Amino acid sequence: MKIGIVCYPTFGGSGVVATELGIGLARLGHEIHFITYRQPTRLDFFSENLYYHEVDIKSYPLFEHAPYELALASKMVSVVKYEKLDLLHVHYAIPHASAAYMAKQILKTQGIEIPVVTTLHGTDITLVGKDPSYEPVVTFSINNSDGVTAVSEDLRRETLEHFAINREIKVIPNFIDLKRFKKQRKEHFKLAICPHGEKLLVHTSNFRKVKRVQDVIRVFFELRKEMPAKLLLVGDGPERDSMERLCRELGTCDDIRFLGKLEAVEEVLSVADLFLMPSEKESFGLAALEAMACEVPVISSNAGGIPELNLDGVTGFVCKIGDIEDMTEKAKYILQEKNLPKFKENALARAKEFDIAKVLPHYEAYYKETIEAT
Ligand code: GMT
Repeated sequence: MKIGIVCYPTFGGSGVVATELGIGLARLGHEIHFITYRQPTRLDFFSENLYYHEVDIKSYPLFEHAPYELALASKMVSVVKYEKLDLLHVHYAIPHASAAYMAKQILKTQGIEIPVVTTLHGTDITLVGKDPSYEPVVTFSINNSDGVTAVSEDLRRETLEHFAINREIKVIPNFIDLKRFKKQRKEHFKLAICPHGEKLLVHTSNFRKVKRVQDVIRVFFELRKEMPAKLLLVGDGPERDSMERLCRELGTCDDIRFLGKLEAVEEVLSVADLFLMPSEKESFGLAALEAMACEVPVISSNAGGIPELNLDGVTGFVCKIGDIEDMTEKAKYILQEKNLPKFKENALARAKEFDIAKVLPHYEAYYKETIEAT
């Protein structure tokens, strides 16, 4: 198949899933055309089946905000037409699904039918999408896509509950490339961070409010009263300043390191003992899956689709959002030498269920079904 993939080419989970999906499909022999405003972060190599089309956003003194959706729709029209695509797969409803709808209508006037599959990733529904300034467009775009997928049962349920949806939504979960995300031998790295055998906790995110990053620091603060430990924070974002202030207030700065937007996150995960994901909202929790693939158990909140991934008492623990005390108690339990190996083993076993090789065929089948029905 010839497939156009539209996504946010940034560090966010939706962009990562879209890029890895395209790369995986290209390996299977499909021709993949990425249509984005910047080269996706993980698309930094040559492959004969991968193409990249940059959206050209022209600015003009009259525009306070350049009309990105229109430039994107125009680019989709030209790529579909000249590359003879079979299907467009847009990731994140806003504004990709509505831009795809416009492209589809323009192409129809030229006698070209292009099926559109929209994948809902999370905040496009649970946060931004619900806002009255976007809701009508999101509802319309979902109802007028030829296929719609959500990354968890919970996200599907939430979409049906909050929007007037008159069509099926198929659940296809996030996935992981186990060849890249696996425990690597990085003992020297562990020794440099934890010279006295301290336990190592890790959190990765875009440090937005929904991630409740302050809870990560508070759990660490409580845990450190009981055992020597270090915390690595991977990522960056709007909450960074307030996190640093909290570290100073609690006197934990010496044991916490901010690593920034690290590309090779699997190297850090390889030496971690525990991953923390206390999010307020989380449709799936790709970062937790990446940790589990590197044999790291997870203490998470019960937000959104996380419990569909992190099995309570098996791969880690699922606690109520904001319950610092419970998270600390459960972290202490996992980190005991007699418990840790089993949790690590279970985390890896669970991650294997989301192996890219198992999930990709679901997308392929869904594309075929959508093309046949259009
Ligand atoms: O987590 C974020 O803030 C980034 C966000 C995105 O849209 O890029 O991630 C969402 O999509 C990921 C891939 O499907 C999911 O694994 C994340 O759970 C989801 N984030 C939220 O729902 C907050």
